[in-house]
Amino acid sequence: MDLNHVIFILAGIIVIAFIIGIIIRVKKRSSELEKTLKNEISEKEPVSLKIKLAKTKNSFIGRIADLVSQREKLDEELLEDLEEILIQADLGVKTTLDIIKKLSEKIRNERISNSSEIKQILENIVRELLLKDYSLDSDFFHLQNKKPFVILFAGVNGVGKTTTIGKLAKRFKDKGKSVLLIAADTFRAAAIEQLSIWADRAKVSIIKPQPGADPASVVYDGLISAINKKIDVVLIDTAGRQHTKINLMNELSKMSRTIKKVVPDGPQETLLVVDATTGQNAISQAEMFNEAINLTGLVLAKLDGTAKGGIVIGIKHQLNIPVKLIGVGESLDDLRDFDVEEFVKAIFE
Ligand SMILES: Nc1nc2c(ncn2[C@@H]2O[C@H](COP(=O)(O)OP(=O)(O)O)[C@@H](O)[C@H]2O)c(=O)[nH]1
Ligand SMILES: [Mg+2]
Repeated sequence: MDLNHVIFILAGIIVIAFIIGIIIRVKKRSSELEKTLKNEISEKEPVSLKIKLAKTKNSFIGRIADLVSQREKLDEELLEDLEEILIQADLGVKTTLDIIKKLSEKIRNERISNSSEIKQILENIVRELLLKDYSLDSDFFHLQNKKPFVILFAGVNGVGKTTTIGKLAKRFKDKGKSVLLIAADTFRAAAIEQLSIWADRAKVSIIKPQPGADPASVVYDGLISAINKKIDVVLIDTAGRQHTKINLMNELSKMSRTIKKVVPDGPQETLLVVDATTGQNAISQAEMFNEAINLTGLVLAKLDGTAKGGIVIGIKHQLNIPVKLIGVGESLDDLRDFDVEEFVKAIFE
């Protein structure tokens, strides 16, 4: 082997090493890029509940913080002002009085004299109240292996039923479930169309009846079709109705009975959607709907735009019906499980 050969082989080795070096660097760069991309995607988390509930926080805990900062002494007068804030934050009179009573007992027993401690005591009382008989486990997402799992939605006009159904359909769909929407709000053609738009957005199927069709028959036919197609979840939209109109409430009971004819243990969930911005009226709505169709839970919609979020506490304390879902906006992803700890933190921290 002469010198030229050796130089040639050495040059070859250097070139190959150089190329390998470049390949390794390119790979490293692309995996770094992938990592940053992944981070960016995971940073695009949903807006925190704290931001969504900012108005409630300001009008409720914000005012309490102001009160406490102005007056150090914890006396009767301060408790009266606190009572007024709680009532104005839509906790309702009964709930407010019960909370103030607990608070006074605690203050007396532990000889608390400085107003700065009020916020923490109140937070504990509210948390305890909300946690009573509560489990975060949003059970209907497990579907208990029932097929179809039927959820009937009811509520007065404009509270957010159709929107909630659209959002919930998307959540089930994302969990790999087949979903069928039944437009049993046959009163207005526009209502059927509105649900159909949500079905498109959530990419789920829908039964669209003729406007004016009998809602109970629509439900019946829809469920038969769901069984034939082996659908996992059926969400039934109904026309808005005032809880005081007896004939409309009877129509709703009839729909509920019709469901049982096709799906004997259905509807597995009967959810009342209430508009958080209506405040205390939500409680009488829930009471009367519950008499007609035995509610299994509440959906509290429009919690985002309101300062009346304290209604969550009032509803929980006065009714024995769990708040299962909360609506915090108008888009597809704005429906959340009602998580007590998250709610308390969003309001108090
Ligand atoms: N900000 C906000 N608006 C909502 C929410 N849910 C529903 N809406 C709005 O409330 C209005 C009535 O909703 P819709 O679903 O048609 O009510 P329905 O008559 O009960 O079916 C619509 O403009 C919705 O966009 C929510 O959680 N937050
Ligand atoms: Mg509707």
